[in-house]
Amino acid sequence: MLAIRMRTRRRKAVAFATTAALTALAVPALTASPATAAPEPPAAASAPVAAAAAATAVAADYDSTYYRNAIGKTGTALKSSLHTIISSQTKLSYSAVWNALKATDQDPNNSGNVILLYSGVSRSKSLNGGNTGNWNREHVWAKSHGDFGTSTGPGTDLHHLRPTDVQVNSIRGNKDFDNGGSAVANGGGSLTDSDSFEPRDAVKGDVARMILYMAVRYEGGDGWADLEPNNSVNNGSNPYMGRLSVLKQWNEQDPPDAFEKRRNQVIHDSYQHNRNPFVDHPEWVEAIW
Ligand SMILES: [Ca+2]
Ligand SMILES: [Ca+2]
Ligand SMILES: [Ca+2]
Repeated sequence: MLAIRMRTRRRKAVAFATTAALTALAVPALTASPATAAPEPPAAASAPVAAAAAATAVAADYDSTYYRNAIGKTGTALKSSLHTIISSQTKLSYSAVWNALKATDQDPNNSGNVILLYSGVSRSKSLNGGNTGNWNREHVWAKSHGDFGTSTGPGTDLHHLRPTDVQVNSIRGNKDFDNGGSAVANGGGSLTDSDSFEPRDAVKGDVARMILYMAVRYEGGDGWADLEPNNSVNNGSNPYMGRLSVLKQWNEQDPPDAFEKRRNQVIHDSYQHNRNPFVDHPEWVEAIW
């Protein structure tokens, strides 16, 4: 009987230790035992912070610092707060984007290569350029939608610039995003029709979070157009990008992975010093839209 109780206690102790180890990073105050008591966190670690911390340990770190003024907000108040937060940034020249993309989009399995967004192909960093077989700088928010070009501003914002195959980039053109179409040649499973482009499954969420970053970052107050998502395709040169209902689905289907999170961190640490809030908190897409 005693042996059984001891085994039970031991199992419970192991289970508790495992749970504690898994959750300690996110919510240290809830799991710290007296023997290993960590200092009490500041009062800022309220219920919304604890809830949001479930996303990732990295996001939790930024909730009490970078995002502290946005935590607990929703709707237009959240969008406005995030706009203020992410608008504090360093800006790059368009020529500096080449080397930045070699860092942000480096192939985790081959440091000499970058991963191309739509095709998923790993290609040598040195093959940047404008010819067949090269990779170039894709504006995921097409630069004609709001006509911001490539001068320093939205046209050089790394959060929506990605390496793509020259020919696949040309096929995407300035189309809005939506489901449907036929296979894009060498597109890695991407589809297109006359008025829209559907990226391969693995980057659908990435595309959604890039578009929605742009919508929050550019609100028309800094000499650039107010970029906004809508539910249309064929937006042409208007400062809109569709289709919002599909982008929201893609955000749910394809949550941020290690590559996308690392990219956000590299942009923050080494280049622009701002973050894509939807990579840290994908649930904020639904909180705003
Ligand atoms: Ca279409
Ligand atoms: Ca993805
Ligand atoms: Ca906007």
